[in-house]
Order: sequence, then structure tokens, then C-alpha cells
Amino acid sequence: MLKKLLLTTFLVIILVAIYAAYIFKSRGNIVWLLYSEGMPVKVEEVVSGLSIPWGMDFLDENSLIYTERSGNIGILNLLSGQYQTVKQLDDLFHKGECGLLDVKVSPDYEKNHLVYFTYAKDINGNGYTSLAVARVDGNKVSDWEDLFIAKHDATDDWRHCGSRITFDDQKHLFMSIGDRGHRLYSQGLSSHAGKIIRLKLDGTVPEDNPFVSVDGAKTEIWSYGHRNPQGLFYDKTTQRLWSNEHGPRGGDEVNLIYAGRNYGWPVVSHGKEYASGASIGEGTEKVGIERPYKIWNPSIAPASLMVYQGTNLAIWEGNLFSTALIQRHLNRLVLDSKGRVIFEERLLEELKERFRSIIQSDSGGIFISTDSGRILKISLADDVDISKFHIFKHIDMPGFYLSFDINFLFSN
Ligand SMILES: [Ca+2]
Repeated sequence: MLKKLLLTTFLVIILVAIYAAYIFKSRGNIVWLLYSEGMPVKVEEVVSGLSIPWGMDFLDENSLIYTERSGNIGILNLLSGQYQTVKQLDDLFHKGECGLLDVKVSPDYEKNHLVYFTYAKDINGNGYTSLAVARVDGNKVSDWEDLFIAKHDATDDWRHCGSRITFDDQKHLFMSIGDRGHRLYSQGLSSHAGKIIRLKLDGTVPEDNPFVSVDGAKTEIWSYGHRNPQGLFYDKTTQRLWSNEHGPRGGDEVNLIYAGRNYGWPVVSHGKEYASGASIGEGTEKVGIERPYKIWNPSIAPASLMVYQGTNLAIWEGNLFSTALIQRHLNRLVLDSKGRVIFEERLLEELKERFRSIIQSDSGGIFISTDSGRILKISLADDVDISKFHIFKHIDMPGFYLSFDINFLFSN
């Protein structure tokens, strides 16, 4: 009798295991499905197991170069899913929000194989947001060289290092730098902190930068009055330079960046002090200070930004996407012809991920990284029958001792 019971239990376990394996196998790499204004969208996992993949870019159609904040540079083969660390930084100021930051492939990469990186450089225990360039051939990184090191008073503060890189269509490099936790740096033109800077690809200063003939001003500065701009993207289609930045409580911003303009921090802000809730500066507006195109209140903690200019996800063409850390989602803003926000959609909230970096592939897929170590690919679900999937969202399971949410996806 006992033998029969054990045998039955064993068989049931085997059958459940086979069924579970079947469910997950038929799901493939798809981790989520959704409709956005009627457009079917799938989210697939490309890789997992990385350590805070902070920045990424495509070396070619099948290779993605990424940074881990802890100091590793890696290359991922998109065909095999294999990845490997190709360089580790040793002079890194890795503390809090600072560490190895963005990576962007040169507009001349096919000719010169150069790749740009931003990172917080450790100089005598203090952190300085810096730009480096290196040659990347296959899995070999060589000729690492610092092109720019932000100049400001020494600080070992772990806050507000920035930093993203983008290029315009004239081969200028733009780079964002946070206020380094010292807000008064942002308004001072003698400091690089709290600025967006503009350089030539060789790291020299373009002659037509806005402050080149201003006494005492840092000539690299393009715009000032920023708090911690972690999103920076030049939209070649509209020739607009966009940035988003972490504001104080309730004051995260999207800004359209123009030469020589003041973006307000800490004189003008829509947010309040995190600790006390007190107002900051002189108010929410002031003559001579640029107004944000979008304010997120409550703060979402925007970590990167991109304008989608592909045809694969046609409904999203021209939309501005921001990744969000604290309010874990992918933020979609629909813009009118003047860049004003006319609609906001919050995507992928169900995944409960801190979304970090966002880029677009040539074939129109969107790649996003998460602080849990994943890189996900978002594309049109034209080869998936969404009706065959069950999507469970936000099932609250209140228990006596605990309460948790379940979000998952499986095919029937
Ligand atoms: Ca502002």
C-alpha cells in the first residue's frame, strides 16, 4: 500500500515537472507581452547575470558592448548569447552612484574602431567624471586614453556623477556631468560639475562653444544648471538634443538642450528637499532659465533617454523613452511637432525592474538593461499569437505573515 502511494506521488511529480518544462520551453525567451495603442509588443531576455549593466551600444549587428558600474567592460554576442569581460578599470572611483558609466561607439567606428567611455576616475580618493577613448578590435581593448577629466573642487561624495554620451550629426560629442552632490557647482561656469559639455571627437574644444570667450569659464561647457543628468540623446531626425535628469523630490525633468542656456539647478526647481520637504531656491520659474518639457512628480528616477526612430515599432516612432529606477518602468512620452509632451504611457511596470540603459538597434528593436543584471529586447510581436498566452498581473496574495505580488506569463 505504502509502495503504491510512493509510486503515485513519484509519477505525479514527474508529470508536473514535464508540464512545467513544456510551459517554459514554449515561452522561449519571451518574458512579457503587451499592447501599446493596439500594437502587439514582445519583451525577450537577451542575457541575465550581469552586474548593473550601466551603458551599452552596438559594435555591429551582432555584438553589443556594455559597461558594468563595478568597472567591467564586456562584449555580448547577440547570436550565441555568450558574453565576456574584455577589460577591467583599475583607477575607478566606485562608490554609490559613481563608477564605470556610459559607453558609445564612435560615429567613425568602421574606420577607426574607437569607443568612448565615461567613468568616475579616482584621484587621491576623490571622484571626477571622465571621458576615455579606446580601440576595440574583436575582444581586444587597447590604447585606453583619458580625453577629459571634469574639474571641480575635490570630493569623495558618492552622488551625482552623471553621465551619458551622445553624438550630433556634425560629429560633436556631448557628455553629461552631475553636480557631484554639491549643488552650488551647477551655476558656476568655472566648474564642470552640473553641466553638459561639448567636445570634438579627439577631445578638443570646438571654437564655437558658447563660453569659449568668457573669462574664467570652462570652455567645454554647452549648458549649465543641471543636477544629475543621466539621460542624453541627440535625435538626428529632429536635430534636437534631449536630456533627462534626477531632480530633488518631485522634480525629475526632461529638457531640450540649447547652447549656453541655464537649466536652473539649484536656483529654480519644481522639486523639494528629499529630507525636509522644504522648497528649493527661488521658485519654479525665473526669467532667463529654461523650463522643463516634462516634470515627473512623484520622481521616477530617470536613468537614460532615447527617441525611437525605427519602423519595427511603428506606433512609437518619434516617441521619447526614459528608463526609470525608483518608479520601476519604461516611460513613453508622445511629443508633438514642437517637442511638447502630449501623452504619457508607463510600460513594463509588471516586471518590477529598475530599468537602467536604453538603446535602439539598426533593425528597430529596443534594448534595455536592468539593475538585476538583464538585457531585454523589445520588438513587434508579429510572430507571436498573444491570445495563446496567459498574462497574470498584480495578483495580490495577502497572507498572515506576508503579502506578495505575482506577475508571470506562460503559454497554454
Ligand atoms: Ca531645471
